[in-house]
Amino acid sequence: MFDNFTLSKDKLWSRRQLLKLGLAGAGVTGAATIWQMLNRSNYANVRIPPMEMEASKGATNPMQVLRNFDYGTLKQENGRTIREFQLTAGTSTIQLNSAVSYNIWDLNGRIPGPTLRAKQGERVRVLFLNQAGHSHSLHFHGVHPSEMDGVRPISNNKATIYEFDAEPYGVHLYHCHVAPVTRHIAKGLYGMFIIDPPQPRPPADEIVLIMSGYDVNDDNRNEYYAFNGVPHHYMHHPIPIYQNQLIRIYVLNIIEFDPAVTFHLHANFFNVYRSGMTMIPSEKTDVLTMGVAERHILEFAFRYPGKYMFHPHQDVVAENGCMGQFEVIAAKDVKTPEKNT
Ligand SMILES: [Cu+2]
Repeated sequence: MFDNFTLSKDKLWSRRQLLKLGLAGAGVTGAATIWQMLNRSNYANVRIPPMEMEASKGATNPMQVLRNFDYGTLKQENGRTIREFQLTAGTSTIQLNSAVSYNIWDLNGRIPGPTLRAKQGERVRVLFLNQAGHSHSLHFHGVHPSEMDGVRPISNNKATIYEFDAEPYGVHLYHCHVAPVTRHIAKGLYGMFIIDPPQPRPPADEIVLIMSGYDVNDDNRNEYYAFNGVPHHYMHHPIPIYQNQLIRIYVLNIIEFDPAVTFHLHANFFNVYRSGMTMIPSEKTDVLTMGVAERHILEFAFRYPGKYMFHPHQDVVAENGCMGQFEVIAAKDVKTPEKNT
């Protein structure tokens, strides 16, 4: 019933627009929810090293994508918790290297789109406004009714609402499902969707890594690859982490045109929680094969300080941009959080 409302060209969701969709009601409790506060206290012992926040490369700043989670806005409706997100598709340009810039579709000005995060059992409501000049949609992985499957195109300057229960817990994703899907994903319309388990995971330094590709000459092959949008970014700007601290990676492979890639970590092994849907690791390895749209939770800690690469072991993929490194900082006073292994 909310489909294809025409909204103003303003990128912000004004109160007037929300009223139009019948969503500007009472019960908004704001971003600082009780659950977030609980989450923060659970993570009180986790230390995050200072990061070099250099200027963004056009549409996105990979350093900001790294540890940024969108918890939406909490509302109470008929005794039920609703977690509401707002996603606006737009157009922007990304700098793939010093010579090549590329026109993309973004979500809330980012590539990848915001990492949406909810807790199992909550009601999730996603307000989607399409201002990207072409029909798009948002298809969420998870369990939901057919009419919320997000395969129907939403025209430019129209909006829709996707609403479903957050289940089951795991690392999921969302992406545009308008044909050709390869093109719509590769040009930027994708993001991670984390559903936290009822019992929170142990405290850890939590990091999002999304592998993607760019086919800039439309030959159905990728010329560039990236972690979190920008090729080679974390090679030039290593991700600081602390020695002996538990690191939890939420990793997603959304590289179109290549059937599968691996994720390989140097000088270490990681526990794999397959699709993020287990609380006990399913395996331990240093090379994990991932088909398109596969995603997992990986956990590890580094014993020795220094720089360590991570990359797919399809080395042509790595050498064309899907390459990064951690900089492990010696910190004798950092306590290792309790591991659940
Ligand atoms: Cu699309």
